[in-house]
Amino acid sequence: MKQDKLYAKNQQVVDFAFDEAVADVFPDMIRRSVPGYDAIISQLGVLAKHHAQAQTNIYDLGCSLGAATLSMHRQTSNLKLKHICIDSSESMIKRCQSHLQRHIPNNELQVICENMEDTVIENASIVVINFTLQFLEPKARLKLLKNVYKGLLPDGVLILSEKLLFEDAVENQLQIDWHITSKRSNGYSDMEISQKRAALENVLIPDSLEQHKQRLKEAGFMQSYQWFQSFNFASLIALK
Ligand code: GEK
Repeated sequence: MKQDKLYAKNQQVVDFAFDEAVADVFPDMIRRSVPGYDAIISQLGVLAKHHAQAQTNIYDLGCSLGAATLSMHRQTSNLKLKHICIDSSESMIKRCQSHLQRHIPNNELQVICENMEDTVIENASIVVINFTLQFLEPKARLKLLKNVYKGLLPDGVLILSEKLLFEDAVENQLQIDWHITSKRSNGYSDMEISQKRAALENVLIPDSLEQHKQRLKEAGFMQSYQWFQSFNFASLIALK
């Protein structure tokens, strides 16, 4: 696994983008930056085993290199599912395609480079949005969730993982500080942490748990439950 050193040198920081340089070090970057990432990926497999309905579509919106899809496929390979992986970054998608095609049969896999806002969702028993809604303009988020809701089958689920804001200011600062300490303990320097933070400032806009729950309700979901949290990173499951 190539080590992420993208912010190791002092630099004029520009807005973060999912380009070649990021895609090249992505597995290392996400594991060292998102507390609980590996646990979520592995439990997505378990949740898929529980909720996948045979001969339906499973969507992975903002799939990056396809880690979530691979984990879900491992637990559901007997169900004749179609895995549809969407990402707007060409650098991610070409790596995702070449990796996943080694593990998932051709007729069960579709890897598409497009904006997830344009994705047609149909016959879906599971839609996963693992740390990607946060990169969409806030005002576009409800429309996307309504589209997901519409494309889910009865008893279908959306699994939504996000970085969170906290309404209590003291808790919010503590969660941010714990996250920074976790990045330090994963080998990032203070300069790397602060340059990455500046790069993400206008690009990753987190919501609170309450905002997510309210928006999911407005999109039509009957109920949503938080099933995972590690510091300010959490995952919810929303039921149709
Ligand atoms: C994982 N889910 O490993 N449409 C499609 N893709 C998008 C959009 C958009 N509008 N905006 C951003 N992306 C993955 C991790 S990473 C999270 C997801 C992170 C894509 C972007 O190109 C990137 O690949 C991904 O969303 C976010 O389980 O890096 O913090």
